[in-house]
Amino acid sequence: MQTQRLRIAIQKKGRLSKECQDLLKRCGVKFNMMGERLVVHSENMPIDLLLVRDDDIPGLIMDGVVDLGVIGENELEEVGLERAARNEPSDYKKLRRLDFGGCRLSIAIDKDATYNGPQDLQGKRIATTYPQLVKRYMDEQGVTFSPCMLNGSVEVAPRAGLADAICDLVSTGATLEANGLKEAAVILRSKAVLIQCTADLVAEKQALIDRLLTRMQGVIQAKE
Ligand code: PRT
Ligand code: ZN
Repeated sequence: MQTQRLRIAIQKKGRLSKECQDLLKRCGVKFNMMGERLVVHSENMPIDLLLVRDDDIPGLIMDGVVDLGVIGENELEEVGLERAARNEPSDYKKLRRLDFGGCRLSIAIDKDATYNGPQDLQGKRIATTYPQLVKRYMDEQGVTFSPCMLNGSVEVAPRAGLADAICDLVSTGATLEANGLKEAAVILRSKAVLIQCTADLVAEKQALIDRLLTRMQGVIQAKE
């Protein structure tokens, strides 16, 4: 069901939401975020913003429910691998890497443990929210491991005796340090990206996307 208005999925509340809203505003999209609404209509352009959990954004794009989305590459790649493994649609177009949401997905181990390379993780149990990305990395390294899937509190898993190591997002490293862990290997460097569904859109919508992209280019360059 293709609507006349361009649908953009963005994170409702979290690390990407403010910068994402700021970027759209700087691109000239006027809207008023208020209350707990799922859909916010732009006041000056044929655009509807869909405010959702970031976990839902890749699937909404891959299923063609929305036209555009802003999402961290970590989440995008994890969901893409998960869907591909289930033979569900996992295609999207990456339109632009954005200048926020930067972090790395890293394997971390006890701060006093020695680490000479991925082979040191052989047979270990690794707690993570990103099992697909960990598996891809470990397969590439030819190392086998046991997963421990956690959607939160990943960094406390070693201390709690649930896992030998973790694989989680890191930005300053303060969380790892506070939990007696150290970064051993970076498996993905991530930023927020603008993605589009692969379906052909009506000409007016595609023209609007192209216009937004040109403005985005200017906005991001002006900040550099
Ligand atoms: O509610 P919803 O599901 O929408 O949000 P969420 O809680 O799943 O995601 P959120 O808002 O925490 O993060 C959204 C996206 O921001 C992530 O998918 C990343 O792409 C990006 N991002 C950038 C980060 C970080 N930096 C980050 N530091 N996401 C999480 N962290 C966490 C990390 O998990 C760890 O707990 O911050 C902690 C580490 O930070 P440092 O500074 O101590 O190293
Ligand atoms: Zn999430």
